[in-house]
Amino acid sequence: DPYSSDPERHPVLRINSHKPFNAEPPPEILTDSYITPSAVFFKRNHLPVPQVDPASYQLQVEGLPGGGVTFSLEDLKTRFPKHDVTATVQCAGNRRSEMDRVKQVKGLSWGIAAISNAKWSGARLRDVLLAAGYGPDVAQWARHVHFEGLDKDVTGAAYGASIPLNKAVSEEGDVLLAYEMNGEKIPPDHGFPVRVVVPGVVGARSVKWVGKIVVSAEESSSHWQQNDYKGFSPGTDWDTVDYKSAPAIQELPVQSAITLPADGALIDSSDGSLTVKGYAWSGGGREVVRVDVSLDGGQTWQVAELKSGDEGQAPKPPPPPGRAWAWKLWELTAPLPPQVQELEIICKAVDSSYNVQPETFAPIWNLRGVLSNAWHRVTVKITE
Ligand code: MTE
Ligand code: MO
Repeated sequence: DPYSSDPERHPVLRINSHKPFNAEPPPEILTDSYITPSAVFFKRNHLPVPQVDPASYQLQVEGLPGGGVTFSLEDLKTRFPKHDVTATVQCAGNRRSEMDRVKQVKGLSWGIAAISNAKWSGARLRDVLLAAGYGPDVAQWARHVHFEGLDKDVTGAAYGASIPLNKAVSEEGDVLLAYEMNGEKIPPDHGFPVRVVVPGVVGARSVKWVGKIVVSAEESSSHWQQNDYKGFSPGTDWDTVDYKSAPAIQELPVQSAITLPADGALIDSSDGSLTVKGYAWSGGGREVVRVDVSLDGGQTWQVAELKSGDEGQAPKPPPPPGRAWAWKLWELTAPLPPQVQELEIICKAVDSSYNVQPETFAPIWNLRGVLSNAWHRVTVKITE
């Protein structure tokens, strides 16, 4: 069993698939703390977790003038400044189960918690590429940076992906070769000893257990870059889909969801008010500037309070424009509408480009169930 050396996992996780291991936390855990504890951070593996010896770990960098260069873990820790980035990682398939209700889609049936937020620390990819020979001459011809994982399928093919060169080398891109997650070495499930963190971009490009980086004129030829993680029209089906016709997903659209109360919950009306909590995030470093909440199925709206840290913490300065990599948690406490037995609660977020979430899933339905970001709705029952 290639999965026999997979690590132990936290029992609270909701498992979508055992082998490979895919799981998400119960939604209410996401809004318990601004930083998601690593043990309950959602886990999305395509293959067995590789066992990597940190002492012999080597990162190969190829495609730059002067030939290949390799870096040990020690090199990454000592030759480059350590940089911290708080960044949210979201899977392209987050909230797929809601899109599936419109019409069946293919993929793991994620709820609303295939998204989590951590503090990542490591070397900047930009600094490592510069040390390996990147320069203005390379920018003349290179367009993409590929990442290869040390996790391999039965044929020996590694997980792989690529990002645009300008994201990889920009001083404002904040792409990391992270060796710490939440102040500790990265847990095996999240890429020990080194993973790429591409803030603002779909989770699939943040390659875990990264073993090789290639600077190239072309995108990665990996299955996950070419034949997966792309969006299509609702009219496209498995007989007509042409994966070459659509671009690979990079930045994700604006997203939000309600973590509390849970769908179907019973709410005690005796204190007369209701507290609703959730998360909101947008790709490309676009900051969430507002979350609207409705307690009456979308007839009226109230603005939620946004939080970018935990209660009792000193408020953090706002991120520089275009570099809002981390989610906002939000909360709204409002009087319960009188004499109702049932409420439909809805949330929708707005980002700094005034992008909004679509009202329903049908117009954004796609055969792979990705980019699933319509208004989130939960229905609760009110009891006396
Ligand atoms: N990297 C490798 N090497 N193998 C993988 O299976 N899964 C990707 C990405 N990086 C994956 C990977 C996907 S699809 C997502 S959403 C994120 O890792 C999930 O990161 P997490 O497990 O740390 O939450
Ligand atoms: Mo993913």
